[in-house]
Amino acid sequence: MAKTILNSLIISFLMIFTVLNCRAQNREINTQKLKLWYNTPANSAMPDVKDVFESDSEWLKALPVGNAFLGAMIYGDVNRERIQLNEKSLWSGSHQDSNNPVAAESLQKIRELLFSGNYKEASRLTEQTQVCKGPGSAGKQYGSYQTLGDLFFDFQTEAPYTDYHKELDLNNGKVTISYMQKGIRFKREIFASYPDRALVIRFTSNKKSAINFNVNLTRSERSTTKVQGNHLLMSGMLDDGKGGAGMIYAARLKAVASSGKISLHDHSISIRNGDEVTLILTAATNYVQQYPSYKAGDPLQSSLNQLQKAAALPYASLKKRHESDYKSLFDRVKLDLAVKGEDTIPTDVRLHQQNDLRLQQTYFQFGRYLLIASSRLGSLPANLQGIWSNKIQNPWNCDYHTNINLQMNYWPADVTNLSDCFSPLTNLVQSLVKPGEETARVQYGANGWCSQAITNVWGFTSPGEGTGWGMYVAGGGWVAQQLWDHYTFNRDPAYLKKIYPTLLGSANFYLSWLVKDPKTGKLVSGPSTSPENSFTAPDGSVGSVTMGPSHDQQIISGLFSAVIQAGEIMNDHSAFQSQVKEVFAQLATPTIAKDGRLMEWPEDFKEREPTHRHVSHLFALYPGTQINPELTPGLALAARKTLEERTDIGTGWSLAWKINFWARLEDGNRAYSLLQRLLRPTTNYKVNMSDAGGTYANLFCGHPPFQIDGNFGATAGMAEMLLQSSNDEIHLLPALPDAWPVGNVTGLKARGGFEVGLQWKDGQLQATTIKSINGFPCKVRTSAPVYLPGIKTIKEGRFYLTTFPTDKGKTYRLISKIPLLNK
Ligand code: FUC
Repeated sequence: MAKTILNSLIISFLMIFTVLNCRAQNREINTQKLKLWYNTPANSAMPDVKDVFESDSEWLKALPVGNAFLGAMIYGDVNRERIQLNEKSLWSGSHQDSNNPVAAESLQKIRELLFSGNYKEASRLTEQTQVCKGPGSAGKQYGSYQTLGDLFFDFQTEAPYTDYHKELDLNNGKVTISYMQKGIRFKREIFASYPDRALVIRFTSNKKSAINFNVNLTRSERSTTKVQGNHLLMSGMLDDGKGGAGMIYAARLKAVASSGKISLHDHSISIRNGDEVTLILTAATNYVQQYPSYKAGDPLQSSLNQLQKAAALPYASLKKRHESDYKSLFDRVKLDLAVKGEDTIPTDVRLHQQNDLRLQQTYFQFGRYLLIASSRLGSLPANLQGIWSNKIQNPWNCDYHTNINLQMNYWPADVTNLSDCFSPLTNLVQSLVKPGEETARVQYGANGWCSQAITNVWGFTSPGEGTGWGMYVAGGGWVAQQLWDHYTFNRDPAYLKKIYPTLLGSANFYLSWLVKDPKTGKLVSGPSTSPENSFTAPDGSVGSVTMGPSHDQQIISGLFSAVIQAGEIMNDHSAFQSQVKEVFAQLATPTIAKDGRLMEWPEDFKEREPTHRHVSHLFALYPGTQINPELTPGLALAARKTLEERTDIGTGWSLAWKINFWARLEDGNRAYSLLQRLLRPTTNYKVNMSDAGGTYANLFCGHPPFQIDGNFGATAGMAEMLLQSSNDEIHLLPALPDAWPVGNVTGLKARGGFEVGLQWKDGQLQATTIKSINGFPCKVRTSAPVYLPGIKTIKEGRFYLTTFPTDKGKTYRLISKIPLLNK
């Protein structure tokens, strides 16, 4: 009795202490300044380059801003500034008829050849019949995301400068540049406002009438710039790839100054003796995400409306409206890895340090910044480079690759509490349904809709022009189930209703597509590939096409499981649901090879590139949930063995995926060492497909070249090290590395509708706050017991499970018991 009272007293004391301690720590992380900063500018000189990638050396020192519609890269040069511009929908090309009607006729034959082991002939026939009609992504009609152009500034001086500082302020979503020149302090402030759809550039100085510059609005092709009324207008038409009228665009630039002289010339605006000068840039195209024309609206008019609205607001209001919008998203998550003191080391220098916790913390928040800047309600989704691209013809057309890359862009959206940034992915996937139904019908004689390895803004859903990478029917099933995953975080019934037909349509395709393997009697997908790996077949031929690659089977299984769960919530007892359940039970499942690895193909083939960057057959480990150390320990072990053999090398996104894999395997130190690898500085700008993943001076991820998926994947991976949620439970600190002994995170989201805060010390969980968004029951998994009044913690293997009912909107505080009290 006395012991119980004593225990209760100690626990109450601990609770009060922990709560107070948490609050104190939260106050501290609230005031932390998060920034990327530099004491040297990027060189803005327009490089006269033969090799387009050479110009990237300076571009990748520039700092990004964006509002998901407009993007800009700020070089920060003093006497000749350059701001490179993007408009998210600016694409060459047009919708193409690329479905190949000869494909369907040969399907049966190819399947027979594969089932009978004649890989050589099967590959030949697949190559001949299963690719898209026409040149696919290699042709002009597929198009490319393109740069909108540049603002080139000439500050009319060659005077030296001192005390230079360039900064991307993550707390407020803006870039600032300041320096001393001829005894005057000059300052520039740049942000892209979502509420006002404008890029805003502000120049100030601490001496009156000191601001002088000329600024050109220009583009390297297909543009004319002229004066229109009180501003500059740049407009043009892009190539549609078939000799007709392509996309139309317009960009407008207006200057506002409190004093001094503003004059407009053919391509430029000049400012003389100005104070507090503001430039406002708006831009639009006539793109609309609607099959088959994809054209609507008048970009001349919409860019003008935006300009007039934004220019009518004083600078202080523009800034306030931007900051409050930006902070409403960014401020939701705080991460503190116990970094103390001021940040005195420039980011590009810091990048060369090992184990730099401040860099890691900044990198995590930078990933969140990039998502807010490149994906908002009403915009297109983040593409291969988010929204920032400086070329007319970009690597991989800067499109949407759906065999990993687009999906990875959205991995951090929910877990880092940016669910609002997810809707562009939903809209893109739903816009693929109509063209994807055509592909299913024409290409395969199948029902439902499908999409493959790549897509663009023009609804490309056919296979690519090469089978090894381009024939990938799992693409649609993957993106469709990602919409379901988004639902599981938020459990919004209206959203489920909206996406349910999309899920059913994707499942319907696979119902027509799957065939029975005559040897096993199981249902398999094929002919298909395991992205983008190849093998030596038993007949000695080199191929990539098989029946039932493990990746496809896992994707289809994940999709069917989502469809069944969604059907239960939707109260759908249709014959279609019964059919999905029946087929689900007959799917071929992952197999373990003799050497203990998870098999990538249905037979234990030797892969041609054992360290291949794609690890697609571990989809079920992450982002899927079918492989799990607790529920399927054998498969988890096989996944571990697979990762060991694949090694820790890779492109940027491949390293980021591996952070997530190791986090799911509960190996925090291995996940951390991959993060370290990803954070290695790189100045490699050209395409490298194997092992050169790293980070550029502006913290953009290097595939190389720059590809943003690695930024997003690593941000998600860091969250995954701290919090996991799957199979109806939340795992707290599942993969905490030794390098993060003390820390505090608030605002992460867990599936089921919870917001979680964690505080840890000496590598041990101290306190947890769980806010229930929807009032569903909550189950947490921890490696030490936790205390919540009236609730029992149960020990299961290495872990403790605590299950409790929740009330909508209520926050629950769990404290970790000290072992003595648990006896
Ligand atoms: C996939 C990857 C490549 C690259 C490209 C954009 O095809 O295999 O590494 O990331 O997408």
